[in-house]
Amino acid sequence: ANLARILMEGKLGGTGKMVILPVDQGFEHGPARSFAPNPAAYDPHYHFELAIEAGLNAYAAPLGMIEAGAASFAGCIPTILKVNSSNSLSTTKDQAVTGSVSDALRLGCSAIGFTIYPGSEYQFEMMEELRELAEEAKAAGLAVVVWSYPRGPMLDKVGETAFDICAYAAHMAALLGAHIIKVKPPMEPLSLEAAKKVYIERKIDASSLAARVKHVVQSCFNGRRLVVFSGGEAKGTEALLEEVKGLHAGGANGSIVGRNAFQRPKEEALKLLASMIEIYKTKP
Ligand code: FBP
Repeated sequence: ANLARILMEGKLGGTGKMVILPVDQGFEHGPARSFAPNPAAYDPHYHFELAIEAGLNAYAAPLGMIEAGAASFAGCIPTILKVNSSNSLSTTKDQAVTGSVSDALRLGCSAIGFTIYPGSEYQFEMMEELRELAEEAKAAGLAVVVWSYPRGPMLDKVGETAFDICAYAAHMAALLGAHIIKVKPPMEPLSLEAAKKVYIERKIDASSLAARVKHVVQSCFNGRRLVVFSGGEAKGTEALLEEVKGLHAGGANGSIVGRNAFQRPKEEALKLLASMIEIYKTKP
């Protein structure tokens, strides 16, 4: 029922597609890097209002952000409590558990959100933490959203978004029991030598964003799990919408876009989100 709440909410409600606003960048990147481009975004209420006015499916954030808006916006939009967090002062590729299932229930959230870093030195601990929290969340009827971001000593910046690695990370999130899987848009280069051989021999198409997304979606149980793609650093409207068209053409279930939404002035962000919603409403 909580997964259905997310899927039935907003302007894409009932289409199987989603646009979600994630605002954990204050934790991940720091407040100035995240919010100085649009100072209104320092206010947690701003993000609830943006997501509600834009007609999005859900709003995802860490504990403090959700708590700061809960009294005013409870029940106005499905929320996803981000229950682990990293920060830019850390030298390790790890995340601390910063929220609980009982926090999510107390705040009326529809889901918990959890990040894993496949490839990091701490990946197995993160997976084990997720296993426990997901079991508890599911027992309480909450959906589980997994941010699966490959990073660690085997991967350089290119490897982190290479489409073979992205598909692998997305598949592991599906195996860990995620209902919604969040990855970065898959880029062309193959990363690991071993993977290269398999992909070339099997003639897996990586020639366009749509082809690469198709492979990622296929890796999530052939589309039986929901896969959404993040927006990344702020970029131009045309570039972002082109990317969304490619994601949609490849069978993405939607986008989860933070900086590209809240770093723009509100009117501009609402226009951009409306255009993204229109793309997801069309037949690919
Ligand atoms: P953006 O659309 O701003 O990229 O948000 C997506 C997201 O997953 C955030 O939830 C998270 O804070 C950020 O990206 C993490 O990105 P990275 O770990 O690459 O800095």
